[in-house]
Amino acid sequence: MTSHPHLFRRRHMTSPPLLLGQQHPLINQLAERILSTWDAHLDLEPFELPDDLGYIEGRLEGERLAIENRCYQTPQFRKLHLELARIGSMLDILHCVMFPRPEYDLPIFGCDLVGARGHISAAIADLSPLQTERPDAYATQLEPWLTRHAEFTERRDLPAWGTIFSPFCLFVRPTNEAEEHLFLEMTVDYLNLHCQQARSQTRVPADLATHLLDRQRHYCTQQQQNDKTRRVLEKAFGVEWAERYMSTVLFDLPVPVPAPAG
Ligand code: BLA
Repeated sequence: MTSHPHLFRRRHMTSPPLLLGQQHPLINQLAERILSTWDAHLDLEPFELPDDLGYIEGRLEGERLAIENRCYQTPQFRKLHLELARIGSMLDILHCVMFPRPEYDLPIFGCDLVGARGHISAAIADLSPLQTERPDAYATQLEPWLTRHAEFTERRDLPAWGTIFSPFCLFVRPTNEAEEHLFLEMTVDYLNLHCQQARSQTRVPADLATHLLDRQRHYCTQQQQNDKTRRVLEKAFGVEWAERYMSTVLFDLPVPVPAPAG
């Protein structure tokens, strides 16, 4: 028995979407809202993923595996990444991260939805800070949402590597449609706030950019320690492939900004 998929091929990112709209309703709705919000607020340019990693399909012990990636960049963001994944009839996944360019003082928007057998078991959304010294310009707008976290009946504890997340991080297992709806509205509100903030930012001085780069590398290093994500990918595609995927597509470390010429 091999741990590698029997079939492995790529489609161009311009191919018709194969997973969009095909997953758990909360995943379908959030994916649509993320793409329409990006499109409405940001100047999207394509972002090229490593050649064979845009659309990935495999088969493992009779289960069809599919991963569909959409990636963009903008003046403020080095990478906007939305990934939809389906593993047989077992697992539906939405993964989204907005990585800022280190020259802009912005937090990292991230969210992850994991559904198994028709139920979402993990729903997480956050605007994770990269700067700790400064009062958070986002706090006043996010504060009102904090009281609403209590409306979720099953709130989940963050794993040990989750020190990167902010006090506004929402991590729950939605137990009914009302909670799914609240998660959706809260996440889209975080996203709207973030896109508006991003557009009003100016570049920061080089020493701050270096600090933000270090913090972003730390965020990625912590996320790479998520054993649950790694195990799913390893089981489907093998250990080496999972390592390459986590460190080049999901959470690649940003490279230093080149010093200005002269
Ligand atoms: C949890 N992520 C999980 C789980 C699985 C995945 C199977 C466990 C679900 C559960 O505990 O109910 C799997 N997630 C994936 C896979 C991909 C993915 C395979 O994105 C991609 C192919 N994860 C992120 C981002 C965040 C994140 C951006 O990718 C947060 C911003 C968080 N996922 C996250 C956290 C957990 C999780 C905190 C719980 C981990 C734990 O409890 O140990």
